[in-house]
Amino acid sequence: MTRQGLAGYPHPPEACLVNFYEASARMGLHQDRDEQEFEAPVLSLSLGDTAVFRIGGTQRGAKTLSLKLASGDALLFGGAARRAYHGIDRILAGSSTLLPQGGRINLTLRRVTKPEG
Ligand code: MD6
Ligand code: FE
Repeated sequence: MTRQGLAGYPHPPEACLVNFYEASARMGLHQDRDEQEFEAPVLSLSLGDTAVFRIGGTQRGAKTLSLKLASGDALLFGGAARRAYHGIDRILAGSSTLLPQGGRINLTLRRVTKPEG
């Protein structure tokens, strides 16, 4: 791995958002646009039960596709996808034994500010 690591972006992340999903939890379709720096991808790490993740386009009504995010999966959300609508449709309870009580943890690492220079 190079110094830029998985993200392929030469500056370190400044925030890590941690979400815990119990079996019935969902996350509605949304865009991540609170950050100032959109050149940096968001790196998402999944732990525990598998999630059904849905991703569409940059317009809310665009066609979507679903993929499963299993424990240990890393998803790099960069380029055009950085502004794509996405969400979690469901958690597949019992699909992982990592968390003794079940559920899923998602970590998203983000660059927030534009680097100087
Ligand atoms: C989740 N992920 O996987 C929700 N956001 O639980 C996100 O909302 C997300 O996976 C920005 C970039 C990557 C993501
Ligand atoms: Fe998001």
